[in-house]
Amino acid sequence: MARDTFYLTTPIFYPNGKPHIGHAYTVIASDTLARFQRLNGKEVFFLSGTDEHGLKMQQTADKEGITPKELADRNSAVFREMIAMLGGSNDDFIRTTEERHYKACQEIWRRMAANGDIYLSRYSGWYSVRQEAYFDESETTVGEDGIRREPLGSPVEWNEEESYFFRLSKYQDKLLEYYEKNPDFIGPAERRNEVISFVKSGLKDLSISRTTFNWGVPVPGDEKHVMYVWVDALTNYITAAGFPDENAERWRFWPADVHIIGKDIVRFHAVYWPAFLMSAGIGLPKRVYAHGFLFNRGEKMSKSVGNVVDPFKLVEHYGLDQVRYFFLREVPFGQDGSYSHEAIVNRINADLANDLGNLAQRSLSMIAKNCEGKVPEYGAFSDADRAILDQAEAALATAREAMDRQAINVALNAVFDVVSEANRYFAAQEPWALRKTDPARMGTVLFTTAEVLRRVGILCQPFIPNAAARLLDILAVPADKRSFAEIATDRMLVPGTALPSPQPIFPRYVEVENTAAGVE
Ligand code: ME8
Repeated sequence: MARDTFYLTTPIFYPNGKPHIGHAYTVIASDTLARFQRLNGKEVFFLSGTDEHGLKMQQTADKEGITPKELADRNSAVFREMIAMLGGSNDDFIRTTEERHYKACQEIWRRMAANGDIYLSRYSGWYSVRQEAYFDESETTVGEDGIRREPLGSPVEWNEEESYFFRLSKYQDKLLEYYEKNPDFIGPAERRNEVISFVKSGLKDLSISRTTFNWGVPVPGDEKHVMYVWVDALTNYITAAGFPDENAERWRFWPADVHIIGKDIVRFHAVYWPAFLMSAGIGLPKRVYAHGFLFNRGEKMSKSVGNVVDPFKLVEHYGLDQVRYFFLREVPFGQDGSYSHEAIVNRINADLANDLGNLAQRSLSMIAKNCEGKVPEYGAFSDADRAILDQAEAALATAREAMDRQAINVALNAVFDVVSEANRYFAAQEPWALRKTDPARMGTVLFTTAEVLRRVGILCQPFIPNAAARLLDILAVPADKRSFAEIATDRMLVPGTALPSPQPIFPRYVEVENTAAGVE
C-alpha cells in the first residue's frame, strides 16, 4: 500500500551573510517535524535551500567587490554545512540560481500572465532592501536621525521604475474565503488573525518585477525586467517538487503539508503565495506555520550589541542534542523565546543528564550486574508497572496530535513527563532493596524500567537523534525496530536478550571558564 506523503519546507535563507541562531532554530524545528513523520510511517520530502537573488545580495556583493553569484556560492555552502551540522535530514537543498528553478519561475509567471493577472505600469514607492519589499508611505516613519523606516525598523528609499504588476486586489475575496474554509491554513492563531485583518483592510496590486538591477530571473518575453525576488523565492517550493513537469517523480508531494517560516515572513507565504498559485491554477499548500523570534537574554541579536551567536560554536560548546533539546523544549513553538547560558545548562543538567541519563545509567547498570547483562524476565505487572508502561504508550498519541499542529514542545513535554514519572517509579519500587528480598520482583521492575526507556528512546529520536540512538543501542533495539509502530505493547523487549555494557547517554555540563559560548 502506498504510504501517505508528507512535504515540509524551511524558508530558503538569504546567503548574504553567515547563518545565525535564528536560521539554526528554523532548521532544528523543521527537521524534528520531518523526522517525526518519517518515524510515523509517512513518506517524507523535506526541503531547505538558499534564496540567492535580489537587491540585498547584489548590494552585499558590490560592497565585497565580488559578483552576487560568487557571494551566493560561498555562503550557500555555509548554510548547507550548518544544516548538516545540525543533523538536518533534508531530502533536497535548492538554490534559486539553479536552472530547474529558472524554468519553474518562468512557467508560473506565464500562467499568471495567461490568466490575465499581470500588467505593465510604473511603480513609485518606499523600498526596503533589507525586507526586499515596498511599503506604503503611511506605514513608514521618519526617525530623529532623519531616516525613514518601515515598521520593522529597516531604512527605506524612494524608488520609481517601470514594473510589472500582479493583480493581487482581484484575490482579496478569494483569499478571505479560502481562510474561512480552511481554518488550519495559517498557524498559530495570532498570525491567522493578523493576516485576515491585513487582507480585509484591502489588497493593492503588487509590483513583481525590477529594471534597476539584473540579479534575478528574467521575465519571460521582456528580459530587461527581472522578477521580484519574492515571486522567485516562493516558487522554490514547487520547483523542488518538479514543477512544471507534473509527471515528475516528486510532483505527488505537492501540495506541501506545511511551510515552516518565521513570523516576519507570514504575509508573503499566506497572502502572496496562495494568490500566485490560485492565479496559475496550482494547488495551495495545506498549512503555513510561523514560529517566533529568538532573543539573546531577551535582547534582539545584533552585531553592534555583540550578542550574535554562531550556531557552529554553540553546538561545539554544548553538543548537538543538547542544543536541539533546549530550543525545542524551552520555546513554545510559535512564540518568541529567549536563550542564555544558564538556561541551556539548566536544561542539560536537570532534564538530560539527571532525569534521562541517570535513569538509564542506574537501571541498566543494575541489569548488567544482577541479570547477567540480559533483558530480565518479568512476572505479573503491578498497577504501578502498568501505569508507567501505559503512560509511555499514551505519550505517542499525545505527541502525534501535538506534532500535527506543530506543537513541538507539547510533544516533547509528554515524552519527558514519562521520564520524570519513570524516575519516581524507580525510586518508589526500590529495585536495589528487592535484590535480596524478592529478586523476581526486582526483575519485573528492571524490565519495566528498561521497556519504558525503549519507548522513550523511540519517541526521542526526532528531537535528540544521536542520544536516542545511543539509548536504543544499549537496549539492543535493532535498527529496523525503531519506528513508532514498535511502541506497541506486543513488541516489548524480549527477556534473555543480551545487552551491551551501558554507556552514559548524557554527561553533565561542567562549567568551564569561558561561559559566553559562541558569542561573537
Ligand atoms: O526571510 N529568530 O530569509 P532570511 C528566529 N529568504 N527566526 C529568525 C530570526 C530570529 N532571531 N532571524 C531570522 C528570508 N529568522 C527569505 C525567506 S522563503 C521563500 C524566503 C528566520 O535568511 C526568519 O524569520 O532572512 C526566516 O523565517 C528565516 O530565519 C530566514 O530568514
